[in-house]
Amino acid sequence: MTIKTVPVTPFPDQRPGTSGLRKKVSVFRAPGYLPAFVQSIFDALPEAVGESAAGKTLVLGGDGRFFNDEALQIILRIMTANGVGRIVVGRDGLLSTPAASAIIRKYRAFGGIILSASHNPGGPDGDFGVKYNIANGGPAPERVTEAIFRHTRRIAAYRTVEAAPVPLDRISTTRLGSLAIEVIDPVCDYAELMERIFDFDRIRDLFRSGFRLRFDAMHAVTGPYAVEILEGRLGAAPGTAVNAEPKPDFGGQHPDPNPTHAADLIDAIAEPNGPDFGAASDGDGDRNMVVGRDCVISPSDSLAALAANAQLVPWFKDGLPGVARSMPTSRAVDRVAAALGIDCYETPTGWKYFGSLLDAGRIALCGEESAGTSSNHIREKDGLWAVLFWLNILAVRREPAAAILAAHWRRFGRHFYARHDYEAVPTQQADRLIERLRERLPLLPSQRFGAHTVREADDFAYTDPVDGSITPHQGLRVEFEDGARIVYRLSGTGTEGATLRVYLERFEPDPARHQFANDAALASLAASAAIVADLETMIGRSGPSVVA
Ligand code: VG1
Ligand code: CO
Repeated sequence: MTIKTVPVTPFPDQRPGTSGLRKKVSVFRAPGYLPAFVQSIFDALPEAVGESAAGKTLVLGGDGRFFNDEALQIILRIMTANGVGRIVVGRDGLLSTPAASAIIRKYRAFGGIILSASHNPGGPDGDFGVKYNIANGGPAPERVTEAIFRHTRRIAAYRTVEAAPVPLDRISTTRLGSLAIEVIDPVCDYAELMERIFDFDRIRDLFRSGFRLRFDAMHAVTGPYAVEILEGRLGAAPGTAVNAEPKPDFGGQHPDPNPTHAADLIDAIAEPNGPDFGAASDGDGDRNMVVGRDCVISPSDSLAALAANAQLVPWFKDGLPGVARSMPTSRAVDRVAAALGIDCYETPTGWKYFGSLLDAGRIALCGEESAGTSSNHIREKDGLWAVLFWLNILAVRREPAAAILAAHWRRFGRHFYARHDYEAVPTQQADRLIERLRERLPLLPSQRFGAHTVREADDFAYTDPVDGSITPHQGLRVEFEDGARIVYRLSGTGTEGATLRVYLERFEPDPARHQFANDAALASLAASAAIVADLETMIGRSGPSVVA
């Protein structure tokens, strides 16, 4: 097989963001764009992880979105030309992000490439993404992504081979030059791992007792996993998993499991004879939404409740060594950790920052406000796992989810919480807003904004307690005398302009006030957030585009 060297001019915009490189499909399809990035991964590995991928095993798969098939074939040819020894790829090129992480670990692979833009819309006008994961199964840490970025800046050529498309539709092993391409069932290894973690017998009993679940796969990658595990192995009624067939354009919808994009699910659970519990996951299956009757459980509350109930799950029967949350995530889980007498770590946004804590055994459960939760079973967030965790709790406690949450708040207090997103802000305006606020941080303490007086304000910098690496500028935090908090940061996953995220949080210890509506409970803080950052003047917006 002859290796071709194809000259390419560097693309200046290939710096990976919060979770890999994400761009419009049209950008990825520009001649040389995808090959330049993938070649840069291979070029960077010797320096970034100390070894090249030559002769090694890599895992490959994606969420099945538009361009997945074409991209897979391009990548397989580049992998061949770069001397990779063996590729483990999901049938039809499909692997959910958590399954890819599980498979990297199970096969002791050197790493993997995951093709996804997560919850962003797909289709020819939608988004695409490429992410490199390391041998622990987790997203490459920043020193690796930065090395990849440096290589994208100076790449001169990529290596590839000429070959017919490799068939990926059957469980088989094909050879492409010296590369062995092993097509595996994308679901099986993952389902077995779930059986080792949760009490499947108890959950089967729950379904046998008449408990009804609706799981919305949002036409994304989790469908086949949900059908096999929920209906196949746990005995949930056929049809429990809806929108379960992965589609390249996600059925024209936005595969983002939140109350806006999964409104159908919330409505279905609210029906008089609706199911007892609802759940959904995102494009690549790493996010989750959980809905009880009369209650949408916020991701931050979910993390706290899972921590408080962890010992009901066989995997955690000996308790948790510690927990972690991303900085903007509400501090509800901190209260649980304090009550359990375990450590609680605060990391920057993005799953890559949990990896070292999980590897070191300092934590076994972690999560983000953006609907991501997971544990030490893999090194990615895991949508279906979170749903099974809730089912395991419901199967043991036999109480409605709303009652479990209300009891949780009575014991620990409630953190009212919301994220306000200002999307498609011109990048310069967004940068200026952050810069200006950063300069003003030292002046804020003791100033009063609306009903709230600032106690302290800082620019969050993270020192990884395991490897000592420092990551500065991870969000501006403003904390008030009454314990309320506002965080400002810019998204690192968008593909159009900038998205300003404003995170609002207020603690309420009084159970008599726990049933207040979230919006109303946060209204005065939202007003203060607009004044502190001078939102209207700086970006010309009088309100957020999305409230999550
Ligand atoms: C967002 C979320 C973050 C999450 C990331 C990837 O990042 O805020 O918590 O880890 O998406 O999730 P940002 O930089 O846009 O705020 V996923 O499901 O897209 O892999
Ligand atoms: Co995702």
